[in-house]
Amino acid sequence: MKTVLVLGGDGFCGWPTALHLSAKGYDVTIVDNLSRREIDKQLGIDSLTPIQSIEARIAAWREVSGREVGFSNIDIAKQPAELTACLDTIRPDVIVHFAEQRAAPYSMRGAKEKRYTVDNNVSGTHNLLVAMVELQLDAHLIHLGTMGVYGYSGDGFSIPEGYLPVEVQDDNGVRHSREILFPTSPGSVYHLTKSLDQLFFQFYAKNDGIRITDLHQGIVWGTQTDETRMDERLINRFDYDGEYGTVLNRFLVQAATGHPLTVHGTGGQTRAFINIQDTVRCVALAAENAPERGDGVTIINQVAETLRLSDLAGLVAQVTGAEITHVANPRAEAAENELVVSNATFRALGLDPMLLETDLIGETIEISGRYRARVDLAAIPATSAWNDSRRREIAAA
Ligand code: NAD
Ligand code: USQ
Repeated sequence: MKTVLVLGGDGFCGWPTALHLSAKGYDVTIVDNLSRREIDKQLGIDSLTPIQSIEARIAAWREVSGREVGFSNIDIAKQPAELTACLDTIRPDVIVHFAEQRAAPYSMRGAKEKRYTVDNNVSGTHNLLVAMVELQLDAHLIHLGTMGVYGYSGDGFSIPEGYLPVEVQDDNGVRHSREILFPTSPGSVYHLTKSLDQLFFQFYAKNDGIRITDLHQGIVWGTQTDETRMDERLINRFDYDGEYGTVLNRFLVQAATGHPLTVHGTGGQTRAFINIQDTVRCVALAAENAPERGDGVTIINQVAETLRLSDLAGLVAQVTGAEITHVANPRAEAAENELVVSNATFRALGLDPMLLETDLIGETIEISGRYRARVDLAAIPATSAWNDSRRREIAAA
């Protein structure tokens, strides 16, 4: 039986992934410092869904599936010795790394949050790589990266999977072909940490032969997966607030509570999306298709489709009858962009992703309605401004 460590396994993507891998027969241990739950308390927000404690979740999974999932409370950024000891005890075949501060608005909230996001994400990733080298651990590291490292502007061409072929002419007129990391253009401090992660991976794959897959994922929507819907106590996290809520899930909660759908600016921004069920499928596919030792970092785009936000709002409004409002955009981002992304690798591996037009957003609408009474309307506005000019614009609005 293959052993897998899921770092950040108490989170929105990590919990359903841990269950999915457990259901597929992996021996799963979760490592999480529960910092995401702590941030909820600090911000006075909460998941729409009534998530259980990690202990209760794991006990429920044992009851429902008969399978054990381990748990270790370690801060991978601040407790390198404990992380190393945990890796040495378990000697996992696969490590799935979700354990980072993942909200762009939270990372732009102020000096404290910018520093925390960089310290947490960069140190966590680096501590992990150092521990793998120190232990000579030949595990396959799967990291959750983001589409945001590319910067969302394809200039009409399809954004490739991580690497860009380039040709440079030397002084003698000879042309040299190279493959470089796609030029990074992060749009927030959070996204910047994912760009830095890429460089760490490139170095440790080259220097120490660590086998790494970096999954550049789009915005995840939905909440339940085949495993989390098996029992109410297994229900997944659902963020809808202005810091952690992502756009489609926010729109669906807004629709359920009679709040207008908050489109930032014109809604001309185009982004990549994927359903949470496909997130867990993709991670399992990546785990089954490890690179060889000595290969460069495998970068795979983990997206189902791209959608313009005005079209997304239009779709939700059409299905739910919600109104749409255009609010001043707190983010420094292009008002309009085209985005075409290659997802050739996962398609070749057999992924047939759920698409918004054809697959129902019905379950997410149902969950938004079921837990409507838990919504704090005061938590809905997105107030974290990217810079002074955006701050002034929101204040004026
Ligand atoms: P989340 O915040 O719900 O989960 C992250 C988990 O990691 C939390 O349980 C948190 O407590 C834990 N964690 C954070 N720092 C830690 C540390 N230092 N030590 C131990 N545990 C730590 O986020 P998520 O939505 O599940 O995202 C998981 C990963 O996927 C992130 O790296 C994120 O960048 C990436 N991702 C998410 C999305 C999305 O739409 N949610 C899209 C693309 C990529
Ligand atoms: N937006 C609105 N209205 C809202 C909230 C957001 O119009 O109420 C807009 C934003 O301005 C932005 C877009 O929707 O243009 C996406 O915002 P988001 O909060 O849904 O997603 P984002 O901040 O990009 O981050 C999320 C995850 C992050 C992940 C990223 C993938 O939180 O962890 O890395 O999606 S990607 O966007 O492809 O880079």
